[in-house]
Amino acid sequence: MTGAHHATKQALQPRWLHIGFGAFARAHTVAALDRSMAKQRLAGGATPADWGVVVSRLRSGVAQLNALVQTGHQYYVAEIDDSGATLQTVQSIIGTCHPIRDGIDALHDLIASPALSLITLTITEKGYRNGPTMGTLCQGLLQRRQAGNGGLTILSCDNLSENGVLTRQALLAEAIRLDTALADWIASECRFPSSMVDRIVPEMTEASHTKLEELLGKPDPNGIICEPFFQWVIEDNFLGERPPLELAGVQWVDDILPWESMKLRMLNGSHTFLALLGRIAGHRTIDACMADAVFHEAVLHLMLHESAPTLPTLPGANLPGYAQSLIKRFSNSELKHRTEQIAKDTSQKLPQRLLESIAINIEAGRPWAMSALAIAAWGIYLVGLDDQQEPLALSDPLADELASLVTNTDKADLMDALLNVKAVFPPALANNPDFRDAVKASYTSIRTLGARAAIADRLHASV
Ligand code: NAI
Ligand code: CS2
Repeated sequence: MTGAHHATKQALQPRWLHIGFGAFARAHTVAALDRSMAKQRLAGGATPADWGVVVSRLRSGVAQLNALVQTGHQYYVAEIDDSGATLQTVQSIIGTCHPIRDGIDALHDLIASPALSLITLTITEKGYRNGPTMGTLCQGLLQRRQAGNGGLTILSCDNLSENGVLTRQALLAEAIRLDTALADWIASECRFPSSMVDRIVPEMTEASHTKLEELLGKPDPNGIICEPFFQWVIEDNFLGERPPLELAGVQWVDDILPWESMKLRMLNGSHTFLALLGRIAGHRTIDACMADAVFHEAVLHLMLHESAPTLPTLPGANLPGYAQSLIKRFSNSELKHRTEQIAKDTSQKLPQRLLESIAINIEAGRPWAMSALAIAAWGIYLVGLDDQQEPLALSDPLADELASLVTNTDKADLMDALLNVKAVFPPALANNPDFRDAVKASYTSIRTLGARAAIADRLHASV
């Protein structure tokens, strides 16, 4: 570590705690902090570049955090596309914390520490309903309140609609169970801005670690490969000073909903469409789907005719241009983003990605054929065989309930049963005969024709 780097590191304070130090946090959230601190140091000036981050995971990943300690809390981000690679050395991490290694008190102490002012979360869509996060935050905040330290800003960076509102609700529900006075304190003293986050970061595989090692000339256990595109739009609702993330390209806004809806429906809705139908058709990666003319045409149709018309107005947005930029990003053949990875946790993803827009299209009397195919494809996916009779891996927090549904239901009637899963399908849709009929017809079409032919059939019917 050079002298200058040492001085830089010394200046960093534990002002930021990140929970859920997975692939995305490494390539997006923490990398953005690092770029903004680097820019602030360059700019000089009175404001110290002192936002240091402590990173944590709550369940798995002790070995990964230990490896980070071994590399001086430093790791590399490789932004890759067909035109080459750009490397970033991330140096703004000043500590790690894992309850299994350090004891849960260590995390509570961090949350209670006076230096801390921001907690960010990437705990997956399911982490707000089940898992240790809300309980851990409550205990830490209870200790913080008892120590007489002020509130905090808690910023969700997960792909959920109004993720700040949802985090606040989940935390208050937990706090009320623990101590109503704590719930009142959290409600009045803490802030929960919502944010739209966007950068495609596939999980690292043996092959991508090898690729990264070739780029770096050495292995990096926490190194991460991602696309060059980066976007982070944050509701300007922080308690006290906020980190200068605008230096890393972050946009601060008052009205976050149009940004979230655009990204969740146009990008993530398309990802789920491609992941389910593409994998059933035998495509193992998103770029392989894009190289298939039927999927290429279908996903553009979904974006322009089924997602874009449902969006709240976003001044200055060019939705056809945004759709073309998504097509280009999905076609990045360097990423090898696996369709099976995106198909994980579909029960937690369908509402904000496809069901909200379907409900709006039904209300408006607009067609939604591609969306119907995506919902139906989930039924096929749960049966567990693709069009070549290859097995499909199921990873979902509702896996047990879904697996018993599949086991105890005749395949022909599976879609009907699946639409009764209340945790996924809101009554307004589940009780709508048009919705049920359209999804069941799509299910039958995929079962008889196969995914690709079913899409082609619908595309020709819709043009
Ligand atoms: P990952 O699997 O690499 O990391 C997930 C992190 O969440 C891990 O630290 C894991 O321990 C933790 N976690 C999982 N289930 C949890 C639970 N129930 N409670 C608490 N913690 C839990 O996944 P990755 O790629 O980092 O994605 C995480 C989330 O980031 C996504 O679910 C999504 O909401 C968001 N995101 C991911 C993008 C990507 O391209 N990977 C892009 C945009 C957002
Ligand atoms: C993907 C997202 O795995 C998934 O569900 O759709 O992680 C996607 O890559 C990001 O939201 C892109 O910003």
